[in-house]
Amino acid sequence: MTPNIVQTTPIPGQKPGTSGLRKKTRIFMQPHYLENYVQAIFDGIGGVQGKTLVVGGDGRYFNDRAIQVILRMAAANGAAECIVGQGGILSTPAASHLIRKRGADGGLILSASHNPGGPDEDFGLKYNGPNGGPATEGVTEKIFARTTDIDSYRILEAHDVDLGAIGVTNLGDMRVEIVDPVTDYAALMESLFDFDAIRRLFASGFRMRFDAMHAVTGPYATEILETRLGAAPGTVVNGIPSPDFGGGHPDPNPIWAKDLMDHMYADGGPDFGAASDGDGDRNMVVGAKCYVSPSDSLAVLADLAHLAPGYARGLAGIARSMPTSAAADRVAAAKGIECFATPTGWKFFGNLLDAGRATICGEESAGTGSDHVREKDGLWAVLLWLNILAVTGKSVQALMDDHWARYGRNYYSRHDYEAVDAAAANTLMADLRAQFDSLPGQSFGPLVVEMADEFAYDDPVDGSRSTGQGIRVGFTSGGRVMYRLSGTGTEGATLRVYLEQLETDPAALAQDAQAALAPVIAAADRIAGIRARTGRDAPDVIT
Ligand code: VG1
Ligand code: CO
Repeated sequence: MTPNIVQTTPIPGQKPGTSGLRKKTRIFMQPHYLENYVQAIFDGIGGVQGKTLVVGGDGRYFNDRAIQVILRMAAANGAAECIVGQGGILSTPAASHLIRKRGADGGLILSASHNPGGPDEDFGLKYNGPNGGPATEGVTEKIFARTTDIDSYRILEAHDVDLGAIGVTNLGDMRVEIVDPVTDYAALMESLFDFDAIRRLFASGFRMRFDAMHAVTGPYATEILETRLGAAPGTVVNGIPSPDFGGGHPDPNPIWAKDLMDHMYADGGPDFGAASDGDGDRNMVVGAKCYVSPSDSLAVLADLAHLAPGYARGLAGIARSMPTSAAADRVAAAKGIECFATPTGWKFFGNLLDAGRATICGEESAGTGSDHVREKDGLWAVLLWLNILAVTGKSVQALMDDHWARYGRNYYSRHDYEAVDAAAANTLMADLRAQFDSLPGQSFGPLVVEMADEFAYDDPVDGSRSTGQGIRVGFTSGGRVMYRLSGTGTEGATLRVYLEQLETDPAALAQDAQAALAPVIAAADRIAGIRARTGRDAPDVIT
């Protein structure tokens, strides 16, 4: 079989965002579109000659077709081997683990994460490097640069590989190994957590509901929770990955996982609930009548991780994205360990994890993880919670009450305005930038502005600088608002407004978050003119 060299021309707009390239599925399905981008990845990373790549995705519509194209292109570009999840399935954290465990040179993960799937919905492709983590900004720029001057791609003319059959085959000169997507990952989890303690917890009658949202974590959760840990059959719901995620948004938050919320807030409901997103890297955690905000979850996990065997030695440091609440900072301060605030996107944690400076990382968007892989990891967070619940014997609510009593409570919420006119969103941000000098000292209701700026990050490991990472307005009360435009949407612009207020008064720790944040919410709107500029009366999604 000789590789076919296909002449092509650059396709405008193939710019990767927060987490790879994400577009409408039909755009990816256009002639040459996927091929151009895959070749740009291969060229951007210096070619794949002799390399080993891990390939898998979240099972959404076009996952299997795209994998066949990627395999034929990898073979034509001289790759030595591709390791592929059976059925084309690999969760993002499982792919990260496989890259590390097999010493691969990188991987291609097919997912648009929490975005809905289907022919009229979203598709995505991201490249992870040899450390198992998302491409750094530098690599991402090289890939993007290549999309703008690409003139040909290489592809083998060959039949499809049978993705269903575990074992080794050849595609041209390239070795293709189809592996069980769950086995290695489940073994890694077993090495980190006290499975005996969790097993005893389930045996004692503890009830859990895990909503896999018809996405990739179903097979992982069923094997780990039901088979290995003895949770009652039926603990995992919506556990079979479907190409359109059952028509839903596999986004683990109280809006899209409302069914789980309803079960958890019903009288006599389960003790513990959790959900994960399309590609399995995010998590939502909810106790009986007790939703845990992701920022709080990060703080509690960091505080109590030492109760799990994998973290018994304590943490080197904690890292959070800047829009995430400062609850984790208070834990780091109490432990006397380093704390980092990075731009949004897991790629920014990579250097800190590789350098051993951070052990646990998290984002307000329901991503939490540790140095066991180089991605956020939904099931990992759920298992760490279970380990903590098993060892302490406390309920989720009791753990939260303990935490707030000790550290105070960072009331937190994110308001999203989706599919906003892109020009209006950009003007809103530009007009905010123009106010950095005039805002300090101004009052908005009870709040007085202390500072306003645009977050830029200097990586403490490699010294690289990332600018334009969200606009911050801090109040003298310890409250804060951040404004940021999403880098994962596929329609217009999505404005994210991150709202936070620290409360340390013991009598004020049990408020509704939206009520506690009302002054910050009002100030955020007045400062940026959100309603007037977006034409919206209210956010589309409140988490
Ligand atoms: C969102 C989240 C961010 C996360 C990213 C990828 O990005 O806010 O925290 O890292 O999605 O997550 P943005 O640019 O839309 O705000 V995933 O689960 O899509 O890999
Ligand atoms: Co995801």
